[in-house]
Amino acid sequence: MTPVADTLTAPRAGTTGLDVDTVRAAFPVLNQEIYGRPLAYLDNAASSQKPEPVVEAMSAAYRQYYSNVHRGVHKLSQIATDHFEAARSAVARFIGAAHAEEIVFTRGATEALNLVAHSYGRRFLQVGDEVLITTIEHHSNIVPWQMLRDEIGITLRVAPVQDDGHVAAEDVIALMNARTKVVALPHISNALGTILPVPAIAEAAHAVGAVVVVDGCQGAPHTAVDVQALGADFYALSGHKMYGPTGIGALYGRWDLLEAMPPYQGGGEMIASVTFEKSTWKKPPHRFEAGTPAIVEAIGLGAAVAYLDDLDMAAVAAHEADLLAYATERLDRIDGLRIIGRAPEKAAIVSFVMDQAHAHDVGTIVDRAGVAIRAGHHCAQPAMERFGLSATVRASFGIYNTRAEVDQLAEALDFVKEIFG
Ligand code: C6P
Repeated sequence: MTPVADTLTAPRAGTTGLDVDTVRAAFPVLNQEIYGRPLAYLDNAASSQKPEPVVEAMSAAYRQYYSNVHRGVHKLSQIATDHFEAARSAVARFIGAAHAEEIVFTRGATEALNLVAHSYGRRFLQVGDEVLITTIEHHSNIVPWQMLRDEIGITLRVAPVQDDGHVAAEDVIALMNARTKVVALPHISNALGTILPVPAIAEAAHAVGAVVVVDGCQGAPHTAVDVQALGADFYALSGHKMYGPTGIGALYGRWDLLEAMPPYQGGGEMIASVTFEKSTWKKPPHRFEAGTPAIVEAIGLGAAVAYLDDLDMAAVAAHEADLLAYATERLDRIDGLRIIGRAPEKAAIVSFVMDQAHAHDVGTIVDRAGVAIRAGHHCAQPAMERFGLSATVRASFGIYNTRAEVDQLAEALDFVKEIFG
């Protein structure tokens, strides 16, 4: 068996470009026809496909050493624990955390954001304190704060988004004051693709004494992340959007903050001791990982970040920037199609609407041409409302997508136009 530390935590040399043919070969699922047309999978913001190394790592875990972690005195449990903790180290290194202990495994970004709101929020916020978010949050970075508001009486403030979809740092900073205790924002908007100016916002937030919670669900799969350079005190991510399995994600939390936070779920493995009178907690991250964790999924996430590391995130970002530029230019040529969100700093997510055709009809028709996209509000209803819409069509790109697939989408949209006039 390959030594765990070598496979997941050793530094990896970057490459200069992305060899998309090689990448595609690692994703057998892409090699199929849908309704007699080659599959063009452009729904990566919802969930991405899984490469062979991830499937193999998970399969190896089940075939060779599966066991519960942190509990067993037996050899298999020790091996499983080593792999599980190596995955934590790999995630830490991937996003620039100072220590592996700053990574809490969660079910996904949603659970990570709820953990911050319910643990940090309940312990450190009180009536009259303010949580500042933006108009283009995913519901996962709105609803937990609303629940906290309704429970303890904090105020939720919302920073605007400009007509072109960009969020100006000065607009967010203008809403900060001495009562601002949390500034929560997406790294990259799932609805519009906007990349937010996190470092400038974080610096101002820290100056008023607030902590910065970054929803990195769409950041981690598409751009090199350095939580310390971003100024993120918390950073949430989901494995399934970054070519890893479902059911696993992570919360990065600055060590001093995690250490001061109470657990938000109780159960096995998060305690130091239990009597009927009183229980005491382990240190982070275990304090926040009650019960048997998603062991094999965490190992799969470790393999996914090792895979992305091998590709080199700079090469990933450059490849996706090319796809964004090409898709924007190609879709702009279609009469009656309007792109929503043209922020100067933007990831490869293209949201659009078409005259006459409802987003769901567009999605259904392009599916018949083998193109998988998402149509709807993308769990960002306030963002949709800001642009006077109830839904958009969204094409979201990843490491294995090609310009030919953009053409396939554009041709399918030409057909939509023919149908709807
Ligand atoms: N966005 C999309 O189609 P979970 O479900 O916990 O893995 O991720 C939630 C989440 C949080 N923040 C952002 C910015 C996201 O994009 C998502 C998931 C999917 O856009 C499903 S709604």
